[in-house]
Amino acid sequence: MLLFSGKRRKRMSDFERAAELIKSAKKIAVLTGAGISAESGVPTFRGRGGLWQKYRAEELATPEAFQKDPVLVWKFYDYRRRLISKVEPNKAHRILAEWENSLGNIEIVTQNIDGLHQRAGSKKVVELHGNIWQAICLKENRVFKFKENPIKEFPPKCSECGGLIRPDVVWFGEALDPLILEKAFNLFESADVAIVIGTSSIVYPAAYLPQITKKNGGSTIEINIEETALTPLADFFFKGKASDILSQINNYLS
Ligand code: BJW
Repeated sequence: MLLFSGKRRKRMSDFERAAELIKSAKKIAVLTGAGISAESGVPTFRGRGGLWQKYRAEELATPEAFQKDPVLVWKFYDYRRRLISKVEPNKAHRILAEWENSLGNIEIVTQNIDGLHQRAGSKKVVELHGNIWQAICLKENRVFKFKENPIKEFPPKCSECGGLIRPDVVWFGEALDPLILEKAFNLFESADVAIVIGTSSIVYPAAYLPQITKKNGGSTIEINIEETALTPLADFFFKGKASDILSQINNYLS
């Protein structure tokens, strides 16, 4: 217990200390993963109920898998598109969108392809692994919005040239878009606070981003329902659901 000016002063909670860090930051970089969308009803990849518990990543999320069986891969993405089209952004997405307005110095880098940050109102969002509502025409090498839901014919074809199309997402073994990656690296390099929410921190190069902030002398705040590979490096680790923890921190920001 701290005593100050003869009055009893309450020790700051970790939520309050994290809020102070956020308030004093010049630039905040947020990295989000599947866990932030879990409360909206979007399945994560790893852990209980995760997609990779039910399906094999090698058969669905690699360029080799698509080459071997484009129909199977498109059916997997059609299932996820139908699911994502029915869910709403949750409180965690909404608090981050509010912070963009109230703090003004915050940008999100997401590994998610569901577009829920944008639907919650966030404008500064970098999508590292693509977007499920876009496709690439493999004949014309053209990215376009592809919102057909549900997909009528498998595999879907380009409406302009009839060529085979693929989801505009990044699969294992594929390089991330270099411009997008550069933007993400610059953001985490220049940030004095990195907030990492709902990611297992095992997929690279995304997992490297908060480590850059840390190496440059910045601080990291991690929010997850369980410890991850990042936890030993984090200045603050908040164990709990993204919406609960962000709400608690938010209470000290207003
Ligand atoms: C909650 C919660 C709640 C639950 N609240 N929390 C260096 C070292 C080792 C390996 C590599 C390396 N560099 C590259 C690699 C290989 C590979 C990789 O990282 N493999 C690892 C698995 C070992 N990386 C790649 O292949 C990448 N490409 C690459 O590096 O290319 C190099 C290259 C250069 C030049 C030429 C060619 C190549 C590409 C990675 C692409 C990942 N793709 C996917 C699919 C995207 C499309 C789709 O969605 O279908 O991205 S896989 C999947 O994993 C998806 C995710 O974005 C990504 C990360 O998953 P995420 O978000 O962390 O989810 P989960 O499920 O793992 O975790 C959820 C977390 O939430 C858990 O911790 C829960 O506890 C928590 N949670 N509810 C808060 N309510």
